[in-house]
Amino acid sequence: MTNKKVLIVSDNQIILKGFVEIIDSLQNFGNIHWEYAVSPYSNQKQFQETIQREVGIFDMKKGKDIQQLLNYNLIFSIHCKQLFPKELFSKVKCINVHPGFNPVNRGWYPQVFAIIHERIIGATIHEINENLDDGPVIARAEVEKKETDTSLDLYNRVVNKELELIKLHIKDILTDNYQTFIPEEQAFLFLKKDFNNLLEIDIEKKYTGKEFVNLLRALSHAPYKNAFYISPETGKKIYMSIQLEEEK
Ligand code: 0FX
Repeated sequence: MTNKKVLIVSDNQIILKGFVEIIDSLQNFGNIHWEYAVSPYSNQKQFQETIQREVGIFDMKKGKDIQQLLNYNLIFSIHCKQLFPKELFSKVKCINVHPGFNPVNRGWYPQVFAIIHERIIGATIHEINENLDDGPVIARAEVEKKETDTSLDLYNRVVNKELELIKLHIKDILTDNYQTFIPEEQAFLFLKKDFNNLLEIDIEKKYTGKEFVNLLRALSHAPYKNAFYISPETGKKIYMSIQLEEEK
């Protein structure tokens, strides 16, 4: 039976909470010692309160932290915002849960770019390699993308799919009883700076109606204030978002 020391590193309280509920539902499957950690810039205390467990901090840039991480048998990145160094993933099995359908939506805020570029979207569990959201795939699934979706609507659907996939595959991952595959679709990768470049709307620019609606949908994600233009009158930012509703 499994006898492992497993670490979950996350910078996202919602998905971490969902993951912990899945772990609890396993009812001591195998003999697994679970530990939890966040990145140095996440609020450790808040995470502890949310999951009601001890939460450590690991800095993937510190050699001493990497040495400690080598003591685990398996590490999950559940929306961990740090890049895992080769020194770690070449020695310890590291698995990432990504809110995108690899390799079509690699990188930052996948649903935003899936809306703008009209691409499929979903969730992926994969082994970590040297590239961002790129390693061999353990499981992936698409989610429905509706024309009335804002970023928030689609994001919520993707996170639910991630948790669904974790639930389905966690036992096989813990027992190393799975096969991976290298997906063949064309890859697209977007970074935080690509998202930041979308935020300021040029009010002199010509868009088709569809382009503009898609851009606003992609940037509507309450409570965040994303899209804005600079008022020619006051020089201040005017924030905007969109709400769409299909007739009944
Ligand atoms: O944790 P996460 O959902 O995911 C992000 C990346 O998208 C993902 O590829 C990476 N693996 C993971 C480690 O980090 O990100 P978040 O909680 O910062 O944001 C969730 C959503 O909120 C995002 O998809 C879009 C929206 N958002 C977020 C911020 C900070 C905005 O619309 N505006 C913002 O300023």
